Amino acid sequence: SPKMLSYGARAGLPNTHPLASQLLKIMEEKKTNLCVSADVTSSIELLEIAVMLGPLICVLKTHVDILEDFTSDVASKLKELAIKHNFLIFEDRKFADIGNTVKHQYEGGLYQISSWARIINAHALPGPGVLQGLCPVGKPLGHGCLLIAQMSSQGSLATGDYTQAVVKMAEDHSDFVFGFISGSKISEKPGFVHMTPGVQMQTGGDGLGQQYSSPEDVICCKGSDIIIVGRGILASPDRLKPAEEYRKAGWEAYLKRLTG
Ligand code: 5FU
Repeated sequence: SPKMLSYGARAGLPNTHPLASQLLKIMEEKKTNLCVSADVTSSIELLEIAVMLGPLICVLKTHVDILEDFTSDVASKLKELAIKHNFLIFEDRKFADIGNTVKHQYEGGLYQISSWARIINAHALPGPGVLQGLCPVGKPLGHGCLLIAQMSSQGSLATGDYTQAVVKMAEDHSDFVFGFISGSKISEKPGFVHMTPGVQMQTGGDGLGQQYSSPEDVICCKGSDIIIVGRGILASPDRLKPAEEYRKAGWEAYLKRLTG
């Protein structure tokens, strides 16, 4: 694989989005490209994950709508933990509607996502209107959005020309879009951050369409920047140990890629 710029060097490039810059600096400082996907249904458990794994991660990914007991207090506590442990909160909401609807979904409702999540994501499927709805809410708050360019699930339709059109949409809206959900590096622009779900040490699937690649493959071979790991860590009774193993595997794959 070709030599690549370090996370820290990319953070300092003039065209890097301020949120991407903040994220890349966190990664460099904490020596981690691990995003934990905290897919739990209890708020206490979510906060426990943030407390325990906060020091090891660059991003904590949530699915707030699977919590059975969400309150705004949970969001406040999560925000405090994000500051304390220096990670960013990513709500994996996958906005995919017309601009007016996603605007309400982002700032309103029960969850008021824009008040606590620094990172959100969106499908490009509706066209640029989805970003025209999200951007006026998130940009003034310094937030950013990832576009879903590829998915880890078997039979995903987000491939080929669709993926290329998503890259184009990101480039056209780089004041708010700072990267991608993708299986590999799909943009040559070093300011964009690529985050990849479907990661486990043990490759294979989950029987519901999920497909897993290893940290080494994702970071070193595919050129992505961040591994997103859920059950690879959460399913273990001792979550700290696998989290440290994934952090280490992701970081070593990055160092290997860096030295070419
Ligand atoms: F956009 C995507 C995707 O293409 N694949 C995913 O798996 C998002 N995900 C999310 O990453 C999914 O909703 C889970 O929250 C997480 C993967 O969890 P796992 O337990 O590591 O399979």
